[in-house]
Formats: sequence, C-alpha cells, structure tokens
Amino acid sequence: MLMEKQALLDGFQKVFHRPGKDIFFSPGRINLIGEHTDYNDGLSMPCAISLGTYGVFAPRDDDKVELYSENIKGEIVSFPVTDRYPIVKDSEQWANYPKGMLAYLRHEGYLIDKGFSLYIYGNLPYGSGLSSSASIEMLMGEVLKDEFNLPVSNIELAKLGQRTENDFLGLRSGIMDQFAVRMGKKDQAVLLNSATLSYQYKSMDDPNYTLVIMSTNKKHSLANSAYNERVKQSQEALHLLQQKLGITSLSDLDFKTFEAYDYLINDAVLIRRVRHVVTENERTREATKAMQVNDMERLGRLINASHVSLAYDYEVSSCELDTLVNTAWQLPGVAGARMIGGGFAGSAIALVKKDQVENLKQQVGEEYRNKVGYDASFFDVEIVDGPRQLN
Ligand code: GAF
Repeated sequence: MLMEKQALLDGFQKVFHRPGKDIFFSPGRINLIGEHTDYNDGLSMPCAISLGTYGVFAPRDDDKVELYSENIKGEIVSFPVTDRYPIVKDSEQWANYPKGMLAYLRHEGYLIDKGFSLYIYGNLPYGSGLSSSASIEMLMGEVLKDEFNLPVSNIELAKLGQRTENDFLGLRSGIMDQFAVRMGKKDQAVLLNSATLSYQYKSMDDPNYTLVIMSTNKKHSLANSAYNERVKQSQEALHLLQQKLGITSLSDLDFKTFEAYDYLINDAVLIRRVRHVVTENERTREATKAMQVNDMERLGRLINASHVSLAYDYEVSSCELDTLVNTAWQLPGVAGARMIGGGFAGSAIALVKKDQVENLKQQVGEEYRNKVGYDASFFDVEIVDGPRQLN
C-alpha cells in the first residue's frame, strides 16, 4: 500500500519550487492487546502498519526549516533551526510534532545546524486512533537521523517522541505508540514492557486470519483531557496502595494482591481503573502464550475481554466503538474485536478469517450506518517495518 514516489516528489516540487531529494516513510500502529497499560509500566502488544506518513526532504543553504503538510494544505510553517519553542497558532499546531523532535534532538546535543524543507503527507485518517502523531514524530526522527548522520539510538528516538507528546503537546501519554512505530517489524507484534523498555517480537502471520481496522470516523475533542484524567486516576490509586504495599507501579500488582488490598483505594471508580490495568497485563501475558502456539481463537477471546474491560472498568469506549465491536462479535469467522488506542473515538480492530473479511465490512458497515447515522471506514492491515528511507 506504499504511495507512488513520483506523486510525493511532484508534491514537493509544487510547494517548494525545487526538486525534493530523499523520500521517507514512517508507519502508524495498531495494538493487539495491552491498552492503557503503558503509562502504568505495563505490557502491550502493538504492531506497525502499512498506513503511515511520508516525507520528502531537501536541504537548504541557510538555517531555515520549512514544513508543509499536504493533508492540512495550509501555509508553509517555517522557523530557524535553532528555535526551541512550541508553535501556538492553532492552524500550525500539527507542526509541533516534527518541531518537538527537532528541538529535543538539538537539546540532547545532536548536531542539526542547517535548514531544510520537508513535505509531509499521511494516509492515516486524522483522529483515527492509529497514531498519526507518533508516525510523524518518528518520521522526523528518521529524517534527521539519516540526513544529519546522528548517532542516536532507536529507543532514544522513541523516548524523544514521547517527550514531544508530553511536554510540547500536553498529552501525558506513555511510550507505546512511538515504540511500536519505531521498532515495527514485518509480520511481527512488539511485546513491550514499558517499565524496562525491553521488548520481544511475536509472530503475527497466521495463514487463515487477518486484521481489519474499523474506524468510527468520529472526532473526539475531549479525548485528551479524558486521557489525562485516566493517567491521574492511575497515579492516585497507586499512591493509596503504596500506603501498605511496596509497589512502584500498578503493573507490580497481581490479581490476588489487588483483591486483598483494594480496600486501601476505597473508591469504586478508582478500583475499577486498577482492575483494568491488572487484568489487562494478565491478558497480554496470556495472549503471548496463545500467539506462541498460533491459537488465534484464544487470542480473539482475550481481545474481546480486553474490550469489555476497557468499556466497563476503564470507561474509555463509546457508542460508536461499541457498535463496531459488538456487531463484529456476532459474525462468523471473527475470533475477536476491540477498541484500540486512547479510546472514545478512533478505531477498533477485528481478528477475522480471511474469507470473512468482506462479510465483516458489509455487515458492520450496515449496522453502523443504521445505528450511528454515518459511515464507518474499513482498512486492511499489513504489519510492516519501522521508519525507513524509500529511495
Ligand atoms: C494513546 C497513548 F498515546 C498511548 O501511550 C497509550 O496509552 C494508548 O493511548 C492507550 O493504550 O495512544
């Protein structure tokens, strides 16, 4: 599903009136299981996908950085390469993702002292919960690493992406998205332990099953504040548990200990939040075992249970996501389905037999239109490698 290189080079030429030099691609991500666990030092199982962000780069002779988004189609955003402040103008906010990466790489001492022009085009639907933000951050990381020969490690790039998200954009997110995009590997899921940043690849290449993305096409303007609230609730619950337990994160809890000490939390909502984190880590461990023996039906049941937990204990689903998932659950050949990412809007995934994909799209599409009143979108997913230069 890679874009035609010529169309990208033409786009660059049209905007900057000179030829582009190098073409880059950075994927988006889905997550098989392990949701809202990363900022609790837990486990997750994301994969990089073939939808993502493209960049065309050409150097400049001065110190001016020029960024253009083909998706936004606004003005060229430009600033001196030394500028380290977030952009405040609303229409240029998108440029904070690449600008944050540049600013933090320079802040860490990496030598980026020349200007350049970067043309950016993404085919991840904006707000689809497929991490267009991590995709653009890791695109910028790859472009700068490559063009300026920076001796920066991939893990450091993922960390700087998270820092951009946290400090430049105000989302208190964990590191899963940037890590998944950066470490992506063809036909492999990345089992990530956010506490240690250790990871293992797990094969996700079953001959009979495939993954389908079901997008709600709904934007959720309050998603960031609701996300930050979940982070805060997790921290509050942790502090309450630490009165008696020597734990450093909610992910240090097993289910038995959680049940024995939930009285310390003494708040029904916070108890449900913790229960999600504890059981989701457990499900992710079980999913790893299921994948090891290629048991897609077991993996599917764990994916379903993850959705229920996200909907009822973590309360980050929505009518739109539930409609997609609940409809998929009724259909033949669907091993599992659940919402992915931060929640409220965005997308869900279905693990479905290859010969039932068209039926899934048709049935879920119809039910969604009837119930929600507008169309959902469906994307077939390939699991791909992380950011790379294409020419
Ligand atoms: C968003 C965040 F950016 C991730 O860090 C992660 O917390 C995810 O929501 C939920 O699992 O994508």
